[in-house]
Amino acid sequence: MFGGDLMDRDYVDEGTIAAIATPAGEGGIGIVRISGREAVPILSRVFRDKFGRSRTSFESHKMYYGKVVSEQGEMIDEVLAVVMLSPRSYTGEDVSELHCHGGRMVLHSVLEEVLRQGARLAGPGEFTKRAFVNGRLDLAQAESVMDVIRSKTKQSLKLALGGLSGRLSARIRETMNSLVQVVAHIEASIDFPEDDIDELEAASIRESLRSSISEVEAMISEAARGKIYRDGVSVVIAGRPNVGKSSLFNALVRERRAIVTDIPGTTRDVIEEYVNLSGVPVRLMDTAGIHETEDVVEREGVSRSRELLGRTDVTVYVVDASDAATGVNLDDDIQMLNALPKDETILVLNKIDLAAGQVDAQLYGDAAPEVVVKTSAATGEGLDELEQAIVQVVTKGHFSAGEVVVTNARHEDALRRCKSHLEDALSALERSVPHDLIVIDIREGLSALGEITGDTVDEDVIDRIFSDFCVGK
Ligand SMILES: Nc1nc2c(ncn2[C@@H]2O[C@H](COP(=O)(O)OP(=O)(O)OP(=O)(O)O)[C@@H](O)[C@H]2O)c(=O)[nH]1
Ligand SMILES: [Mg+2]
Repeated sequence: MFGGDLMDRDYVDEGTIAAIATPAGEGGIGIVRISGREAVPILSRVFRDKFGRSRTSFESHKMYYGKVVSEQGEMIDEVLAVVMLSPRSYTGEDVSELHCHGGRMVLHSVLEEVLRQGARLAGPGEFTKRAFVNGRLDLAQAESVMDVIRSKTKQSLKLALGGLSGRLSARIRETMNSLVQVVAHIEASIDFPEDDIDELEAASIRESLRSSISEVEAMISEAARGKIYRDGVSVVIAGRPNVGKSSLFNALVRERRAIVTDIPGTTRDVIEEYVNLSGVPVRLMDTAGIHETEDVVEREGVSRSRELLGRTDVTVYVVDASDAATGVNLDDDIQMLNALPKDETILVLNKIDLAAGQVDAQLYGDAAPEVVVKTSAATGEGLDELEQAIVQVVTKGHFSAGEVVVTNARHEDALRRCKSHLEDALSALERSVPHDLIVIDIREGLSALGEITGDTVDEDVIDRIFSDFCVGK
């Protein structure tokens, strides 16, 4: 049998698409995926079973062993084929997959044959777009698919999976439902304008509007936290030469990545590594020590360090505690610290093993940020505290991702617009503006929320969202 009963379906046929679904490079297996009306007929044209016979029917969700052949009958690869009939597939359409050997040439040859047999190459995210168009996923869920793929830590994966399973959508829908009820309530009174909404009713309408506004506000404030776990943060380690920046960098990345010597001016370039600090994906940067120098190469390094200062989410400003104890370079460090945003800076008193506990943040007076950590890269003292301090500063004290829903910039913008429409409605309600005008504001708010789930969104927005996906997803 070829697919379900196509006639029964409300079907916008944009052709049958195909792509390599696995990443470029070599691997154990590689998958060519086909979706659309012709997914099964195309498979049956390129596939032969172990006896060399072609087959026209495939049981859904069952693996078939065989090979892919060219039109001339030449073998292209040994494969496993599987068919997932509509609607029980990722896209909701008939899908077939060829599990091939995971080599570049093999996969391209198989794909080429599939395209020759009538499929066209899928655009970025086109499979997921079809899942959205066919109602398998709403827009917010579809967007989470890429968040899942791009997750860099367990925490970010957990949040992305929450989005995929519809946690954000569920909260949005709940808010939409209560707004719809408010509209119904108000409209009922418009139908009978002679009996104005009584005060009791007006109060209950205001109350539900207020609670919708605070729910939208909660989602906006969670957006910032969700973003930290999804996109990660950038952290720069800066300070004067030889204070131990590279030693701390190596300790945080748990690798001897940067060169450490007792010669001031060792680090010249910006060195980057990605690390996972308590679930937060961090792009950590080690920089050249900042000071006046005649050395041309070092001067270039110093100017790169300065460019980064204050530009990253967090600056870890390192000083040599044994110098600080005797007042060496203290004025310079105070000047540097004063130029940095206090709530995004951590002061690290390193080489504490050499300072015998005589130093603390008070030396820096008002220039000291709130978060100060004493460390010794030599003994390991304070390194865990430094890691926790970075996480604390980026998450503003919220240590775990908890129950936040992950939103992206598009969602955040829609939530903000929704909030402002609802606030307009609320203030109009308080000023006894005609009810039909209030309803217009609430409807605008509803439509902003609908953009998140995809209920009310323009075609070009949808195209833009999916163009950010990888091909084959
Ligand atoms: N005793 C002690 N020595 C340290 C500590 N941290 C770093 N050092 C030593 O200090 C010297 C300089 O360390 P680096 O990590 O290269 O310092 P840096 O700030 O990256 O230096 P530049 O790249 O030149 O700016 C090395 O000899 C380290 O072994 C510490 O906590 N205690
Ligand atoms: Mg260094």
